[in-house]
Amino acid sequence: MYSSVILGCGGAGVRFGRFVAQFSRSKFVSIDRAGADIVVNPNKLAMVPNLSARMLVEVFPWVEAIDSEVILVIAGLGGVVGTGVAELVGRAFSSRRTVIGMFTEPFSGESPSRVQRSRDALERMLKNYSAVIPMSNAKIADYYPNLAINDAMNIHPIVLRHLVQDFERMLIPRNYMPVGRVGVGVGFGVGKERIRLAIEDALDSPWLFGTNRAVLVSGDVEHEDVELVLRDYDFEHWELYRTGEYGEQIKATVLGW
Ligand SMILES: Nc1nc2c(ncn2[C@@H]2O[C@H](COP(=O)(O)OP(=O)(O)OP(=O)(O)O)[C@@H](O)[C@H]2O)c(=O)[nH]1
Ligand SMILES: [Mg+2]
Repeated sequence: MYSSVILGCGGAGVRFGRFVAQFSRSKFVSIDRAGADIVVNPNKLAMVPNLSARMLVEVFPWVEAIDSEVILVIAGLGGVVGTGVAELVGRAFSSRRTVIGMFTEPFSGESPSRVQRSRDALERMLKNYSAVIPMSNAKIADYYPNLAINDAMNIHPIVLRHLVQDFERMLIPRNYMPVGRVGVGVGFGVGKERIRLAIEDALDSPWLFGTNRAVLVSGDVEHEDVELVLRDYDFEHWELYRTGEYGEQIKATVLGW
């Protein structure tokens, strides 16, 4: 078993991370400008893009205490702290660790400077992260136009919970994880066609892109039954995690790249 840590960075990252940690076996560390396990000075974060990896550790010595093999970074991009810490962690561990970022991108109504900061940071982080999973607020608002904003905002923690559980259970242990920008969809199905319904539900996601797809099916179901349904799809890779925890339901997580 590998060791893993969830870093909740900035306001949204800490809130999401705390929620996810309840369902996770990874260690959780919150990082924010106040009231967190690690408290950072926002002014120092502005230096991050210009510091060498060695200098980063001198300015932010706590980085060295993060010694897990897999680092899962959760942040809302667009602000100062979450965006800055996410970039810092990527630069500090680039190529030495598996670093996976799960980030919100701003709503289209947020200030242009936030949208730009989010976009620029994401571009730079693609060079350092093993994989980056963008979960755009703007896309979810477009995809579900009748959804109240508060409900839209609360979809993230639920998807993150399932995603983190999948990472812990299957993807990384078996050394299968797409790299670069990775799209995601999580779905559930019940009834006779529950495997297919879960997959269709996962495919119907505003955060999925790319033509290459992998699917992770979880539930109380036989390998052969999953295989049969998957004949109708063109997945590059699939895995089954057998568990009774979803009861009658089947869960499917689709990754795209
Ligand atoms: N979906 C969703 N997005 C959120 C939520 N809270 C914040 N965001 C997004 O995350 C971005 C960053 O917000 P925060 O996490 O509060 O910012 P921060 O990293 O603490 O940055 P500063 O406070 O500026 O230092 C926002 O611009 C929003 O797009 C939330 O509850 N749900
Ligand atoms: Mg904040």
